[in-house]
Amino acid sequence: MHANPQSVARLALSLAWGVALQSSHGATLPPAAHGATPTPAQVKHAERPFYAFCHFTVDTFTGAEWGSGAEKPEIFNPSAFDANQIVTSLQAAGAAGVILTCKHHDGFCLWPTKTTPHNVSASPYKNGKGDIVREFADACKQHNFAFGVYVSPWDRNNENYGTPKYVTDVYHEQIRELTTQYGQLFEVWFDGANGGSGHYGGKGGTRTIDRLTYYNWPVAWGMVLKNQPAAMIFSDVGPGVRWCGNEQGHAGDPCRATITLDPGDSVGNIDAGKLGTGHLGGKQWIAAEVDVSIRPGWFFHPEQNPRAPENLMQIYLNSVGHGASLNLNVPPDKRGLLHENDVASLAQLGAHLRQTFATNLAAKASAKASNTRGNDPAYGPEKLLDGDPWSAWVTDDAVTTPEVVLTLDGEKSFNLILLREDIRLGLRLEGVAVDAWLDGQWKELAKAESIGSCHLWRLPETRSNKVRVRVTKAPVCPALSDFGLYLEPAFPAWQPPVGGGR
Ligand code: FUL
Repeated sequence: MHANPQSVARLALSLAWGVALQSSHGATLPPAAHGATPTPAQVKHAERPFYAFCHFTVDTFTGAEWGSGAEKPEIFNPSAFDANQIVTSLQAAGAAGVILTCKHHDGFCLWPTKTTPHNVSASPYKNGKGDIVREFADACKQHNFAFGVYVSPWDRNNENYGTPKYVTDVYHEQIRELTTQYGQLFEVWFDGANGGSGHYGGKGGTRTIDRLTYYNWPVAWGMVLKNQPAAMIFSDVGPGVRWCGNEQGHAGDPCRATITLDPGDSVGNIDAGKLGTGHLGGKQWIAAEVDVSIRPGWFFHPEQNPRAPENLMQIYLNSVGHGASLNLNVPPDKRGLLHENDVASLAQLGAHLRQTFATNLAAKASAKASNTRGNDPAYGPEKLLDGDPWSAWVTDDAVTTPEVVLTLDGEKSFNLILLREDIRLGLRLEGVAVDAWLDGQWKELAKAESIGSCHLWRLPETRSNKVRVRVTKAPVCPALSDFGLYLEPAFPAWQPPVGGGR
């Protein structure tokens, strides 16, 4: 591109006045992206931050959490499996998709794979003609629900586990089957639990593998990227989404989407602490995912109970509300259905989320910012309130600690605050605070060191007619896309519909 004298003059003028640069058409130029930025697929992933996990296999019938690989396929016999019941119950909770454990560590495959006889076709389910993965994929398609797959690298059944043959002929082939035969996938989940004792085709014993090299991840992930370009690859180290470092239902605070991985970091071999927080100025964009189960186990055990909806909401705030995604596991029982108590808890969570976020009490506020990029309404503070997640209030390049005052249409009571950044431009904040006008002065209600795709603060109910967002520290001009004030209702007393276990 050649600079003409006019644009050079405009550039000099705008630099001199410290205002935003303009394009040759006079439009205000967007700010340059800062640091690592998400791919379009990662941006799309951030738009559906809540989805589900479904742990289902022979363990459902034996009561184990990690099957040894010696389970007989005959035991897999769900009496009333219904993928529609599972999908619609998850959808009622507000989830946007489900990831199925197509093969867990025990090696039993829920689809009629050609890679091993240890699969659903050897079970009594539908007289060996069933395909659980297909039924899930079809139900997801029917209900416009995203579908993803989990396929365990560790295989305690396979006799060749630990040798190169297992990786090329079995594991990679299983990934190929799953990524080519079941339609579009939104996530492919790679587990870090690896190696150890097992049945191994009856040979038993313990097998260790080199976590860095054994599975040939570049080849496996290359296949996923080729067959499912829109899918997120989940693992301890991404590259699409990373583990949050714990299975308790919370991301770090802050939990930055940026992280710097070291050369030795690999699946099953990384410092969990850094996964939880990420790094300020981290070199890669790999947002965190919080995977947690609604029950104490990942698989269904009749003696266990699901979490109450209030507890699920807390998990939502500690994951989605920290800029991570939430992958909530809800395991089917021996019937192949989600248990009535889990369904009830999910339904109450969904109703609660819908009620909480139905009305943004700041939507009709008038917004006055200390600075707007190029004085251009396209970057004005109203963009915080327009309901469009991809329009943003942006300041001039030189203005890194601006503030915006939002005068509400009357006094409002709220107890939840939402703030989002335009993540397409990178993480642009190191400090932000929200104040309310109370008794004739500003009082700080909330603060954070990072925002990213979403930050939610729960606070005691506050009544005010004016709030202020203050950026207190930023390396570049901020680009904040959404602000919301909500009144989260109280939870009704939780009463599981079915007493005791099954
Ligand atoms: C872990 C596995 O070992 C658990 O069984 C479960 O699948 C969990 C999601 O990941 O690493």
